[in-house]
Amino acid sequence: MPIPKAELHLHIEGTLEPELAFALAARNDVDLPYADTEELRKAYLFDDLQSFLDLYYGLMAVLRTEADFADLADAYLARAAAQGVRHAEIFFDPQAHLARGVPLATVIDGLSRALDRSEERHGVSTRLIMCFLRDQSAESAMETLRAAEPHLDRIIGVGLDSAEVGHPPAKFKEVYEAAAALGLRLVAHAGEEGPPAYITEALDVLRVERVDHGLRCMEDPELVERLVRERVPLTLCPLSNVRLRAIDVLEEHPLARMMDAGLLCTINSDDPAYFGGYVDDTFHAVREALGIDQERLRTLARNSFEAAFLDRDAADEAL
Ligand code: ES4
Ligand code: ZN
Repeated sequence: MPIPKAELHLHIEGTLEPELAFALAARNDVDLPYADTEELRKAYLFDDLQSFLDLYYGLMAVLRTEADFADLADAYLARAAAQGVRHAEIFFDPQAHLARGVPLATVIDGLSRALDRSEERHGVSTRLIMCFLRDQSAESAMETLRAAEPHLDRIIGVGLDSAEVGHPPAKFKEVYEAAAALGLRLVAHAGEEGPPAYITEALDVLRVERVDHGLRCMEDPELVERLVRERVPLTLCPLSNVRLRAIDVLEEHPLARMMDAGLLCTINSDDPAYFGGYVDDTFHAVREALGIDQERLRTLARNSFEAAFLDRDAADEAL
């Protein structure tokens, strides 16, 4: 039995498996530039974050209808349940769909159809976090936030993703202030490829409660001290870091050193259809590659509930 855990860093579009991509392409009459699932899988050799993002945004062309988003999310939740996930805080990228003419309501209503049945069907509670694409303008992010206002009963927070370097958090200060004023929780990707200063900026300027990745904090001992002192959760994604070449091999991942330093670490799957595994696969992989023992795996699982946007009673119950 996999350890019960929460998944806090998961892009729903990154759960699009090649088989589902081809099924949706056929259903929606979309031409894919790959002959079959095997040829598509062979394209999953990435040099960095950008080379992944190019393929990831391209394959989203198959997602068009409410039913597509519902099928995508239901497939993820079934897999997540089998991996011991009891609670999932799920990112989605509205701007990537709006740009293709897919309205926000289609995305949110489709995802919600699966999420609303998730506890009953899969035993997984869920939340949605809307991410802004940081390589698009702050104005576009603000427009997206305004467009989401009628749907705020379905969105617990906002995040920031896509190409990090050259798009520091401060660019989105006003958007995050507006999101906070709407009562939304705040997270942001920082320190995945970008420098430790982006992590500091996400904390000080955007006032995030949780840092997605945060990997490169290890280059700044004062920042590590602060993250420990303030008990800021990090949603690490070790398999993603290897596939996107932030780290050469999993054996060199700093996870164990980060836990030794006292950081509140969680491990997550990021874009599991692309990075070679779902979250319990990640637990197994770090045990094998880094010698993280059973007690520490339990600590990681416990941390995931502490870091979740659940009230204390719900988190205790899930454990
Ligand atoms: C992402 Cl791994 C990663 N980093 C930044 N943005 C993303 N969107 C989807 N996966
Ligand atoms: Zn991510």
